[in-house]
Amino acid sequence: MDYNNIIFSMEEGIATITFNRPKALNAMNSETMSELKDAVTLCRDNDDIRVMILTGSGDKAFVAGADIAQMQDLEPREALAFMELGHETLRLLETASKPSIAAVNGFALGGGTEISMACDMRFASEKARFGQPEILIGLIPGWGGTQRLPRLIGMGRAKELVMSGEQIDAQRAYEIGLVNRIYPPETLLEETMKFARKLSGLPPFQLKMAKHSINFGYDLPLDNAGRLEVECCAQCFSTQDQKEGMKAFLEKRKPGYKGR
Ligand code: DAK
Repeated sequence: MDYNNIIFSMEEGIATITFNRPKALNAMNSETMSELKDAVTLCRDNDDIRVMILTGSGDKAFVAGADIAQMQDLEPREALAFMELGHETLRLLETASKPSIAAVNGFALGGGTEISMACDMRFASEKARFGQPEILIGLIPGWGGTQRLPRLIGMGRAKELVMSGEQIDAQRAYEIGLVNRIYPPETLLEETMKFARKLSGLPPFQLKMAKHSINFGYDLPLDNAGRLEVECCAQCFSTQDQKEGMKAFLEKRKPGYKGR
């Protein structure tokens, strides 16, 4: 697929997907969402890609939401299709077998906050702003905001953001657990890459199992979730990397993981 609205690059096993509609503050129209879906699928299926980074072009926005100009005249059936495309794409991202980091370089509003929440981690620039302002334009979140936000920050805070439409800055987002780390704007991408490199050197199957156990255990009763964890952990013993990790520890040297 040719990309017109995102930039896809790959370096040292790290794929970077950059939302690239700076004139519309990288707002997500259906074309951009389809391109994101294609790029995430490509990352999922390519063993050489170990980590995904999502960010926005320009210095102002990560993603300023779904494209309001495209959405305003949608018929309910078209709105449903747009919403389903977003849900499918974000679930694909969330459950992909490799880590993803949102490097939030500016406004992440509505669909922007929702995309960042489907990533495993959110690293924000000091200038980042988050929010679910849909209520202010006669809507409610449609790409998981009413579901992922309470899971991340708790129901009371999620209701406050979704029902008021207020924006919060990076510091507040950090305080309530929406953001993992904050960096100056000029070092955000570099620091995100540094962290991604660290992840890319870790055993990929173990990363997959860790993510799988958290993702699919989270909503299960504790007994079942515990069983899922046990199965995922036991599977790690089928890999050479587990043998290597433990051997290296006992021999007091750095492990040389092979991804097998
Ligand atoms: N959509 C389309 N264009 C946008 C946009 C957006 N979300 N956000 C910004 N732009 C455009 C502006 O229209 C403007 O275009 P021009 O006038 O230059 O042509 C350009 O980007 C620069 O924006 P501003 O001039 O407004 O820049 P400011 O610095 O003054 O303000 C801002 C920045 C981010 C505070 C402001 O642009 C803003 O409030 N943007 C809208 C934020 C917003 O409301 N986002 C949530 C969108 S709703 C669903 C599927 C999905 C969703 C819901 C349902 N189903 C299909 C049912 C998700 C919904 C949303 O995300």
